[in-house]
Amino acid sequence: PVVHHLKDYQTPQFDIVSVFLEFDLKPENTNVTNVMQVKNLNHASLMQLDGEDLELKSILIDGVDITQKCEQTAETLQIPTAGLDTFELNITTSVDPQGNTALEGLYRTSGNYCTQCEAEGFRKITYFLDRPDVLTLFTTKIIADKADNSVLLSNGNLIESGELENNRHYAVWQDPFKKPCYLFALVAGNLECVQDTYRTLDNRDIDLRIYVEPKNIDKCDHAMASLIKSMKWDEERFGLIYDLDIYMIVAVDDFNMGAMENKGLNVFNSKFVLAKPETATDVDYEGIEAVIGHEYFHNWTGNRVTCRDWFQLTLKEGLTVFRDQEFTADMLSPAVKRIEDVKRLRSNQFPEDAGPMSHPIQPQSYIEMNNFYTMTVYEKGAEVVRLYHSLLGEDGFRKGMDLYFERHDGQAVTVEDFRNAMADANNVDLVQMHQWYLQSGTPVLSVKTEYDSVTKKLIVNCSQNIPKLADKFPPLLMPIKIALYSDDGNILPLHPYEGDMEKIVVKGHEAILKLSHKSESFVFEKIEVEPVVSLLRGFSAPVILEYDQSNEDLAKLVTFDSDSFVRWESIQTLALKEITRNIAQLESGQALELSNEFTTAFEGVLKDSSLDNALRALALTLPEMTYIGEQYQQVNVDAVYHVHRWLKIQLATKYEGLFLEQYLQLNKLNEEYHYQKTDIANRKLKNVCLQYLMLLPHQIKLGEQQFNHSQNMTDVLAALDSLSHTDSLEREACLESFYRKWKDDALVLDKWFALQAASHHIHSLAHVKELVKHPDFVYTNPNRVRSVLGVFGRLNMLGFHQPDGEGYHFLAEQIMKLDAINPQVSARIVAPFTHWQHFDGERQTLMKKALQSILDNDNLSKDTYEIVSKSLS
Ligand code: B3K
Ligand code: ZN
Repeated sequence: PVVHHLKDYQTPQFDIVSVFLEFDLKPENTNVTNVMQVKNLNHASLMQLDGEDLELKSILIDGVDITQKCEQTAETLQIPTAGLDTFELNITTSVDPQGNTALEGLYRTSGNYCTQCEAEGFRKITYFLDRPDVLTLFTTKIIADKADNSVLLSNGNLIESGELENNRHYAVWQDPFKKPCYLFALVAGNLECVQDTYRTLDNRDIDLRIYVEPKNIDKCDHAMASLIKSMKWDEERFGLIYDLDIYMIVAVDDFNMGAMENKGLNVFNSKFVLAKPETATDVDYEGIEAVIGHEYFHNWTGNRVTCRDWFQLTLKEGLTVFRDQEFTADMLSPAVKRIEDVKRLRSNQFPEDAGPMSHPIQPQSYIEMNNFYTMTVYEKGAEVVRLYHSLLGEDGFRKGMDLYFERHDGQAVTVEDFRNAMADANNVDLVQMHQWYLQSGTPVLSVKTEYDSVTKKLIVNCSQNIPKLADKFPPLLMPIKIALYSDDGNILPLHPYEGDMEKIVVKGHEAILKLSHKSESFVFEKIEVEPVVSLLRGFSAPVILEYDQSNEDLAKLVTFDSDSFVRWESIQTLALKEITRNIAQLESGQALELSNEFTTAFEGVLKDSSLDNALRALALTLPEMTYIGEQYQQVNVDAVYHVHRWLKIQLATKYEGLFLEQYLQLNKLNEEYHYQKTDIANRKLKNVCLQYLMLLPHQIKLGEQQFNHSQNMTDVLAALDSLSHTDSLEREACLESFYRKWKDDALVLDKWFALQAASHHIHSLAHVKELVKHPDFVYTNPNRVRSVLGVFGRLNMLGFHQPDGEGYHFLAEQIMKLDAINPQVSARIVAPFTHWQHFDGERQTLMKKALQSILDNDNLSKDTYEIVSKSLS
């Protein structure tokens, strides 16, 4: 397979000024006529277009048939252009939407037509310069049978429509904004829409539409409300106003990822649109709000200003994730959102960055671009954008954004352009920030503090390192937020030592230490007593912090730190210490024991009704098993699982009374479902209590009751989830009744599959093997595949890592089956295997064997090939 390198980037030789596309839609044989007005910028004698899986019909230049003079390969078309400066290129091809199970290009879903072009899928629709730095004006004519396609949609504005012979009709759409072809979209089918309008800051009325299958029309309200909130938020926070007169969202059931920001016509996985209280959980509601926001925010960060090449992906994705994080924070709770994001980063991005697929947020090469839509490019990318925000402050960051749009609207640019806008708008030098784009691996920040009771000084010694590089890397610029407390919880005023004024920025009672060297000290003066240090507040840099803080200090921070992140982090650290200490006990054959230090802190949170319930729920939840595993070079799966479970049971037993009291009190509230901050928090805490209680066999009935009596999916699913881990009659009965009730609702049924795929039940692997034979399991639907195979590999520690390798063998076989149908999804499902080096001896061998069996497959897609081969090399 071909490897693409950033260093090989060359500017395009041709400009496609405008394109007229005509689609004659038929399920198995859609004709696409593509008429381009081309400018030959450098008098090139050959124009090479991208195209895959296309049946070529004809090629005309300025009306003359030149088909015979062109050369076609599997992935290109070469057209002689010597002596031509501007010309009209007319290419007709045909494609097979019905046979397209890879869901890239033009395909069918539930009998409707839709497209997915990013990253390089437009070339599966027609021959084109399929690269983001070729910006073109698009006009699209769609012709289709009326009976099956009442709705015909594309980007921009509808400029014409009408009837044709043979019960066919057509529509013509024109997009007034130049765009790269990855933002092209077409949708046709029998869809219905809900409609609303939004009045912009500059007083234009925007027509908002959400198109869904008729049976789902009652599940669009939350998505529409989310869209309106997003539009308003972007105007208020960034001064960014929507630019077309219409904004359309289409929900489809078969989609490779969450959603796609096509100009004026977003296509969404129905999972991120459809919701009503009976079918969707709080997590689903929050996901919908975030993804609707994310795609909407792309209209400026991604569409109006786009990427020069795919190595710049984080330019639009890191920035847009940062924006959607801020949006969710403003809509719900900033503290809760920050903690949830850090959890996600640590559980998913840190392992990715420690494994064989580790890459910088600006990758330097790829085989299949779709493999680089990663946690690193997205979530670590967002953390890097957040660094600018921390360094420059909200106002400075906004100035940088304003300048970025002023300079680059309508352009395809690079991460350097973004950094320069941030720097120039604030008159600061940010060159060192570039290292964050080049460096892979999670940096380790080691901190030692020294207090001198004579001079009343506190010295904060910081050093940074990237273990795999030993010392051979240029230092990163890190803003480290810090505050100091007295023993009884008073926050202390900060007086930086005069020589450190440049690198310590004080704001109120908080300071930012600007670490820019490998090792550096920061000194504070006039500290009367030895302080309790609150470090890396708000998780101000995406690093692994090594700071040996006493259990007493951690316990104090749990009770009084005003920074919710540090407060949560402190109890997590205590829990982690408790777990790792007991894992060591277990491994050396000693008895496990609960320490008072941890239980006192835990009990404190459980009893502290002054604390926000969502934060209490987070604090009472133990670190995830994957995060515990991250603490080890080689993880002992059985020990992690055993100790994790043991600790939960200990806590459940010790605090049964308190959990029950809290549970019953919260269970009396929320009769009717509202997606509202305090209600969400109450449900969250209630269900954390339920989880603990359900570990006690005599409390299983509690879950069954909640399952039978709740009206909203959040509570129903929480109960069923707890039940799914038990070996009980109640488990079977509830799973069965859930299936009967929801078998016709695909998104709800996904939850039923996912619960069982993640279950810690002793026969879990056998259950999962049955699940893929279930009549409702289909390999062609990505959501269903992810619910079973994705969840199994990621979350089913016991089943997947079964000591005899049976879990590995099963998943490997499934991946090979899937790869022939949908390579993009298969390349994602294979990810858990790539961490083989992280497991103990025999498991390593078995995992490698499974990977090798996948690699030995002759027809392996380049998607799966890239991941598997990199993880074996
Ligand atoms: N930009 C799309 C992702 C495209 C993935 C291509 N495999 C959705 C998003 O990030 O908003
Ligand atoms: Zn995005």
